Amino acid sequence: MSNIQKTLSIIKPDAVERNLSEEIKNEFKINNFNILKEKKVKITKSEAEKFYQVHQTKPFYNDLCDYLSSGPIVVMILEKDDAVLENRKLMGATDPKKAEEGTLRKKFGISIDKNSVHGSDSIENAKQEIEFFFKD
Ligand code: IDP
Ligand code: MG
Repeated sequence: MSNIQKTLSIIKPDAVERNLSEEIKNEFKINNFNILKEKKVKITKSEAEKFYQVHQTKPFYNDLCDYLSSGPIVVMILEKDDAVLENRKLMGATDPKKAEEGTLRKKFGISIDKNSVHGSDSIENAKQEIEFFFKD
């Protein structure tokens, strides 16, 4: 039985800056994700603080919000069977050093903070994150 889901993906500033957006989008396409919507935006620090609210008590929260608002990002709605989990698998572990061979973070990530991509971690968060970036 099919279980089509939508999830939010972000190509983070380190990857956009290195002109990796097209290569990363191509990885989604060859892994059978449909890119339903996409836009390149630069968010403010307060928007980043809102987006990463769940992490507000973490020691890296301030740096994380500075970072996500430091340059242009590409945000996308991805659709596929089991999209949330499938995207997490394609992304790999948060720390590129620990990410499996073939994953996006292994291929493109620089460090745990500059790890090139974001992906929603649950169906509920995917809905909220899609709403956050694509309200209209
Ligand atoms: P995820 O992106 O794999 O879901 P989360 O734990 O949700 O990982 O953390 C959100 C983001 O915060 C990570 O992608 C990474 O950029 C950053 N981050 C997570 N843990 C650390 C850390 O220990 N030091 C610095 N940055 C971190
Ligand atoms: Mg997360």
